[in-house]
Amino acid sequence: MQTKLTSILQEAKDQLAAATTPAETEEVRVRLLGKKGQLTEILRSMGSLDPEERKVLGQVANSVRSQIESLLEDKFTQVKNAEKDARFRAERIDVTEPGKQRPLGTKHPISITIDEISRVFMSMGYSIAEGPEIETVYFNFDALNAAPNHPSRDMTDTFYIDDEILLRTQTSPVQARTLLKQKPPIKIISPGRCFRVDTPDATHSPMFHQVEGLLVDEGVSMTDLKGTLDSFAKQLFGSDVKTNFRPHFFPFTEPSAEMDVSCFKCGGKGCRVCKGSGWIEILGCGMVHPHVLEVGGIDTEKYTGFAFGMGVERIAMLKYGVDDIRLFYENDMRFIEQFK
Ligand code: 2U9
Repeated sequence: MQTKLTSILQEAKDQLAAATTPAETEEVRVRLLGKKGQLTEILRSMGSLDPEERKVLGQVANSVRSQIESLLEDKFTQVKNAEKDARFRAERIDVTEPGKQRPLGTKHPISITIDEISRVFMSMGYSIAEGPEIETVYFNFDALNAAPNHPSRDMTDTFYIDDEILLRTQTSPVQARTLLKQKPPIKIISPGRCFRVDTPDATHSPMFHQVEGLLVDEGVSMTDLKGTLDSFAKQLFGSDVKTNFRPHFFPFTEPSAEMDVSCFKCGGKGCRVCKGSGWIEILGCGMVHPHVLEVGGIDTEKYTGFAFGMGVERIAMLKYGVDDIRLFYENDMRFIEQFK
């Protein structure tokens, strides 16, 4: 029995020397000191010995148990510290390492173009006005003097949510809402998304961007409109460009015009960009129709105003030589990254 106790102590030393983790150490403890452990079995079998023998062997067995318990305690401390050090080493963060370089994004060409247009008018004292993209028939058509049977009201041209609610087809409702909310002088531009029923192709998209503008004050005339838009064109396309105004019709302005700029590509000689004409249509404009002002609560005896509207994609395509409008919406980074 004494020899057995001595060999258990040596086995404990050998197995603990080989243990490298708390789990392996625990296995040694269970194997030796657990309910069915080797030392536990011996201690339990000592009841059958005679008293004198039990006294002597009991002291040896208790000494072996306390030595094993002490070895186990040291081993647990050692392997737990080793495990903690290993975890700290694995999780160590070198704060002096350079940060992960995130690839820098770029502004979308439509955003760049809206910003350029907005910057020109803000330099002239215009404010930015915004409004809902989901609009009412009233603000999208009625307040803008659109005839009840105007084709743009058809469901073939406009996305309707229900009979009274639609996706705005232009940002004009923002101006109509501003007329009701603000007293003259009013100087606003309203950039934003618009929606029209259109099959996507190289020059059409059911969602597109517009920038519209409205100026209402005392004594505003067509001269002010032409001067303002001529200056805008020169700031956007270069001081050499010329502008030309052609009579046109819009229900919300009277008189109305379309403004061309001399081709900034060929200087007006004629090229592919201007289709040989030397001129490029940029926007529509006109003096705000008195009925629209009245509906907006403006005293038309005292105030007049002008308005204009332009398609952003059209201007961006001209400026950057983009020949397919769909490129703006496909998020192909090979396209977007050209605008860094
Ligand atoms: C109010 C009064 C007048 C906004 C205007 C245009 C001319 C125009 C088109 C250009 C290309 C829309 O993106 S496009 O299809 N717009 O030509 N827009 S005058 O006139 C207004 C707006 C609101 C209360």
